Amino acid sequence: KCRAVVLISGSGTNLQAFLDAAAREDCDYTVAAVISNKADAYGLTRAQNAGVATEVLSHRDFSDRDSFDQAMAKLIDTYQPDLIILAGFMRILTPDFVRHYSGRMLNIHPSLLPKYQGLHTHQRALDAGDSEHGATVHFVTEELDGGPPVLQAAVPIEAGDTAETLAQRVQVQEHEIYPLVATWFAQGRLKMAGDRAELDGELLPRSGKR
Ligand code: 3YE
Repeated sequence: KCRAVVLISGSGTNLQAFLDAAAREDCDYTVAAVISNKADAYGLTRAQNAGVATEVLSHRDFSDRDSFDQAMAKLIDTYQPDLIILAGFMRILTPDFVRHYSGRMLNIHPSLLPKYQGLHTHQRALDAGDSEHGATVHFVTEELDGGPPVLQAAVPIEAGDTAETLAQRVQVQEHEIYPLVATWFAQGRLKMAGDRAELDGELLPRSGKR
């Protein structure tokens, strides 16, 4: 089976979707470990409840970004992963780290990329008066939220939405599309080919829309 290591910083609702999927015998991947840069992340409890190994590596214990990322890569590699999954992991990763896992690291971003890279995406979509919003799974490259998109899910923005109600609607979709993309990767159907993702030998559009 494909071995995935999941990186988190917080409550880990996307992590839960992976743990639930991986609990099924016919799942093509296994979660080898969950690593958090925050000791109090609730996702660590989710992992323990699922019998999955956990590690905490605090960025505060390192003097700079490079030494933290180097220590993290060393720790991750003890689990011999095929796939690195960022699931609410809130650190910008160094070029060396990104290169080390090039083509085998995924992130999910709560917007219809290339719209709204960065933070506070739900409020920004509301403030812009958008009629839809969503989430994008993408390969991780040096550019924050700028790597090749793999799969997007859109949701309508409804009258009276707040950042919280909208985030909840988007999260339901996140929990569907992220494990699906991991399955594609585990089945060997998904690759990063330059600045595009490739599924079943077909280049996916830069926009992520399918
Ligand atoms: N790094 C690269 N490329 C990517 N990290 C993530 C995706 C992604 C990536 O596509 N190179 C906001 C984090 C952004 C931020 O400024 N974080 C601070 C730390 C804040 C804290 O510790 O609470 C920082 O200095 O990194 C994952 C998503 C990152 C979200």
